[in-house]
Amino acid sequence: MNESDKRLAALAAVEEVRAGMSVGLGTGSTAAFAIEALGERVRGGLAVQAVATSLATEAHARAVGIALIDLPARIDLTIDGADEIDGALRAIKGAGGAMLREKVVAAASARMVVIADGSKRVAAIGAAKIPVETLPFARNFVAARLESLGAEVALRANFITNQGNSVLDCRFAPDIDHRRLAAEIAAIPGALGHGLFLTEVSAAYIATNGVVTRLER
Ligand code: ABF
Repeated sequence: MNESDKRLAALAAVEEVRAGMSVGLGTGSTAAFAIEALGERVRGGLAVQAVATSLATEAHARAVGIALIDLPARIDLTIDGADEIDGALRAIKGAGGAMLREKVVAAASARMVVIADGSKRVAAIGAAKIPVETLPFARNFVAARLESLGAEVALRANFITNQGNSVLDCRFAPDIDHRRLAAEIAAIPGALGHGLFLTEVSAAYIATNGVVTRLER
């Protein structure tokens, strides 16, 4: 991971923000650079309204002067990080544990842009663990269902989400059919959200050794 590349990717994405936009703010260390950069533009007079994908992001946005609103039906542009992203703009997210809100915000967004340093760019997603936010009451049941789908499941220790839920980190075979898997996970009662983002991402800015590449769907 490279902090200056994360920053460069974030700056490139924040360039897309225009006055009057509603902006989804992601979670994690790369998204934090975008929040900083957007805060600077807001303090310079840019008027935007933002939606935060986590309590940490909410606090950060407030601290840098970005106005926050409740989730509207539609967001113009969302900027968020990822754990893995491939050339087809399929991503795995959720190492930070915010994937449920991130997915809602991504789904509401007309445009969802992933920002990342080059370490996140993969030929095909699938090596990273896929996190599943789970109703605590249903934890054992959901874990068993995930195992029956082929996962090695680990309860994320000492962690609860902003919604008060558990996270089950799942290791699947990298060559599993992710489209089918996403539908199967979504169908488990008690599984509230997962980190597979197969269709939501519109574009990505990926910075490697100081050079930013934009991928567009
Ligand atoms: C969020 O933060 C998550 O979906 C992803 O898991 C993580 C990436 O964090 P970082 O930018 O710190 O690597 O975007």
